[in-house]
Amino acid sequence: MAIERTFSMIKPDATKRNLTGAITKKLEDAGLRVVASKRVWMSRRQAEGFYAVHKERPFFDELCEFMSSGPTVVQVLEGENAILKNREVMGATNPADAAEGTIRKEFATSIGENSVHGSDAPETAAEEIRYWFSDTEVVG
Ligand code: DAT
Ligand code: MG
Repeated sequence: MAIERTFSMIKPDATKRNLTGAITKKLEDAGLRVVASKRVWMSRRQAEGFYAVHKERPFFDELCEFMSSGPTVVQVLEGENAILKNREVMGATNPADAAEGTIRKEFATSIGENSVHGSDAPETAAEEIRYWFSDTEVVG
């Protein structure tokens, strides 16, 4: 497996509770390297654009409201099998279903406020990285 990049976000519920370092440590401990990182308070419009794939889902409004309710930390992670590895460290979408030791098991408070985002495939990873970062902001 070649070195891969994925997009990660630490969501407002987690930044509010000062968990940026604790979450990043779990990602680093899993062998992922932070090659880009910045704190952004996204607008409602940016949230709607980022989550456009979910616009027909019943939770879309709630999701965009939450994601624009406070600061997030957007990151690019690099490593072997980074997309899958990040999803494993994150845990299941609903923290009630997340495995022991995962970020969502440890920190998430509900299915909506679930502390982290991670890309689900190579195409979405490339798209999501481009949505938040210019080429010069990603330093491997
Ligand atoms: P994931 O973030 O694990 O990739 P997803 O892509 O299915 O999950 O959904 C994106 C986000 O939308 C998810 O992190 C939280 C929110 N969400 C998903 N299902 C939800 C639900 N049933 N109720 C409220 N929010 C939900
Ligand atoms: Mg998803």
